[in-house]
Amino acid sequence: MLKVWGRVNSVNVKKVLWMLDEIGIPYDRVNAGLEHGVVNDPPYRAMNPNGRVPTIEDGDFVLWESNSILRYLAMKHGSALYPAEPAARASADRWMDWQLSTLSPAERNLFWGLVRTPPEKRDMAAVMAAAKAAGECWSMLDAHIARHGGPFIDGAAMTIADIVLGCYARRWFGPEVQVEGMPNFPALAAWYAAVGERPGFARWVAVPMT
Ligand SMILES: N[C@@H](CCC(=O)N[C@@H](CS)C(=O)NCC(=O)O)C(=O)O
Repeated sequence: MLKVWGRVNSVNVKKVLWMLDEIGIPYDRVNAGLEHGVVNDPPYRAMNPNGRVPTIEDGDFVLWESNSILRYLAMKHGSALYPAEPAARASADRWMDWQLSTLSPAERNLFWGLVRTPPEKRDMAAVMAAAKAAGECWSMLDAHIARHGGPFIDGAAMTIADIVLGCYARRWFGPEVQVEGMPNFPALAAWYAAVGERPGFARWVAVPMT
């Protein structure tokens, strides 16, 4: 049976768990990362030299990098969430690459600074800078969704990019991370409401952030 390594409060593990709900296959999950340890144990490092979560084992095949895992699961199980048509597929890939290269580095200190740092230790200048940088990123997706008409990132059909960005949007819209001056993004908010209706989002992403 498919095995998923990773703690449920990791944004990158949440992507995989939501995806598995979408395709509906059985799997086992093993807690790993932060307080669970495991990621520095030699057997885990042999699977994933980065010492990060998630990692999956599908028979003899081991895979890490959450966005690659979503692509793999969609291809293996014939999910329409990774479109076959080249332009549609490339657009989904583009937003997933953008999450890794641009969004994540920009928004990291907003989430870590407020959710994973006690109030007395917070660097609020870094939090505010991250809120500004994250807002600049989310404004790009807001404009893209407004242009394409929603309800999903590229229009009528949901893709794995909606799962990836939906997990990160929880770190923008969540009550845990609100600071003064965060802009409103109407198209992004409507999209967030649409992805919020997916059972996999409700189960793995909507829960309180820790
Ligand atoms: N680009 C990687 C990032 C993986 C990553 O940084 N995972 C974090 C959790 S979101 C992690 O492993 N943190 C250390 C830990 O949990 O011990 C992916 O998308 O899978």
